[in-house]
Amino acid sequence: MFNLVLFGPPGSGKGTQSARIIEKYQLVHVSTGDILRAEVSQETPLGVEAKKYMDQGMLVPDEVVIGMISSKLDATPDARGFIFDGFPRTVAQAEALDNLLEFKNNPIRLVLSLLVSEEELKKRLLSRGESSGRSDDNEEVIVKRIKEYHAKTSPVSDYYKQADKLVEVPGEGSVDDIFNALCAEIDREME
Ligand code: B4P
Repeated sequence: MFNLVLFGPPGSGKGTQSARIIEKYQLVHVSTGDILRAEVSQETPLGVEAKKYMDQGMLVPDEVVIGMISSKLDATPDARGFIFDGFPRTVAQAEALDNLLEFKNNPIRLVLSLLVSEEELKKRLLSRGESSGRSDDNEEVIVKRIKEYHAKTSPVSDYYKQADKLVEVPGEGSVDDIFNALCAEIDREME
């Protein structure tokens, strides 16, 4: 089993690259953003609660997100591996993920961190906002999401650096070039 984390700030291209990685390596995609948006659109109790945080650019509470991940892992026992996209976003989530995977004897093998400048992040998210209809892709909320990233999510990269699992990859340039750089790291780790 090959378990991979795709890490990076909002708009760094985690969703874009995950779609290609799952196709090439046949991994199961776990995107907490997608799961939360599905709950919001179905107006489930979890979705109604999560929307309050998402619309303000804040992270949804850890216990909600960790519970979602645990159910997803249990629901796909035959997976060849998982790609975690947008999770973990706090050190508490990273610790919880390690505990869940330790229980299954299949730890995280590699954490690929996409490096993108703040200016480029804002540009991408504003441009996506013009067509996505996402209520969190507007200037005010984008600024808050980036602030929340610096406060709570960027320490996660230190967590994985200490575990010697973090590899940084430039996240600016063509989607194809970035994909090739990510695949080179995955192939190296899979050898
Ligand atoms: P997410 O859904 O994870 O969204 P994201 O970080 O904004 O996007 P991503 O990095 O995937 O960017 P994408 O590929 O789409 O989170 C949304 C919200 O959900 C969070 O703010 C939070 O409230 C909540 N949430 C999710 N997970 C959570 C967790 N674990 N804990 C707590 N709360 C959680 O790319 C963005 C844009 O850039 C796209 O338009 C794309 O086309 C473009 N793009 C991509 N690559 C490009 C390139 N190389 N060049 C130019 N443009 C590019």
